[in-house]
Amino acid sequence: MPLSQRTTLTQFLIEQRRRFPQASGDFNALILDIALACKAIAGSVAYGALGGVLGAQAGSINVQGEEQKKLDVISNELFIRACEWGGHLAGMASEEMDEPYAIPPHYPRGKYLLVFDPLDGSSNIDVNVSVGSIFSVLRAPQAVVDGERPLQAQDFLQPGERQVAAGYALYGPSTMLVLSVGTGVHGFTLDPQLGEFFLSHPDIRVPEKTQEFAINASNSRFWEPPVKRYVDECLAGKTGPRGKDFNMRWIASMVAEAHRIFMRGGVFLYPRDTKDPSKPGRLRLLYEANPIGYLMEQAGGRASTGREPMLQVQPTSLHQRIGLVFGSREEVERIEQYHREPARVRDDIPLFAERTLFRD
Ligand code: FBP
Repeated sequence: MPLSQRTTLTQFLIEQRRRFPQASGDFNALILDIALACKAIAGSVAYGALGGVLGAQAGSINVQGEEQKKLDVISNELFIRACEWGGHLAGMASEEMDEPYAIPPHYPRGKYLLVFDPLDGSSNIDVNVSVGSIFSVLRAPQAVVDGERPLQAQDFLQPGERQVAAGYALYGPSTMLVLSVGTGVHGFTLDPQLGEFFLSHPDIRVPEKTQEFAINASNSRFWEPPVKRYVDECLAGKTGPRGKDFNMRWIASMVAEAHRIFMRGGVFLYPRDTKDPSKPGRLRLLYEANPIGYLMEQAGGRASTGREPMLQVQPTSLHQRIGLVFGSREEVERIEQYHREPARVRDDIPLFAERTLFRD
């Protein structure tokens, strides 16, 4: 498509903003800062084992006694540096930082909070598989904006339905930014020569029906009965209760998985399980489940804990983990229904079936 017919991310944001004449422009400027961080991370990731201009090659370093991937740490830094100075934020919280990051006093304080996972699925870096960044924008409490009290972790503990925007960047064969500012979900592809995101996937909708599911099946012995039942029924295929064959996918990179589901439907489960009683799920509510949940709902899909809509969960801590199910609406609703129904005896399913797990 010729350049003259393309819409840049900046143009898209300005056109969206015209619908709100009272808007200050802070929000658009914040999204552009985030996009800059994502472009810088895309650049670092693209150098792979060679290490980029930032020296950000794969591998691990020890930060305060904890093993962290080098690129995780550098990506975190890129988010902070790109977004702290503009006067749009009162603070940030990242999966890579134990405590929230307050905007340093020499920068103006703004009205938003930024929550992010700078490099999700980073174990895939070593094997050159797609990874991504995930972000979520919340409003900061007025007392913090006005400087009446310091920022605290509590300020970030807002249910997902209070997000004002969310998105992710996918560092795959092409780099994409997928974004919602509350008016549907729109995808932008990075032109690597111009260094500019262009609108390539307007108004993404998650197909309601699907024949594809994604779950780490090596955890099946730890699943709860409703999840076991759902997967068993998918595996039973045409001859089972679903009456159709399913495909299974597992990239172990949630952004890549979510992107596939936005493009062609499907369902993703990282459910609550019994593997580690101290962890009610693997993924994080604030950095992963809420932003992806917001995008899913904006695109006509659904996100849930299995028991309740994800966006209604009241967070209790910054790094809280949670069971996560998202994707095509009909499938997620079915999984929710299985959680509500009393478990049943099923002996017509070939794999994972354990009669003792199912009671009438
Ligand atoms: P990180 O937050 O440590 O990157 O982990 C998240 C994640 O990589 C997801 O992207 C992915 O869906 C999941 O973990 C993979 O888990 P598993 O190792 O069980 O396959």
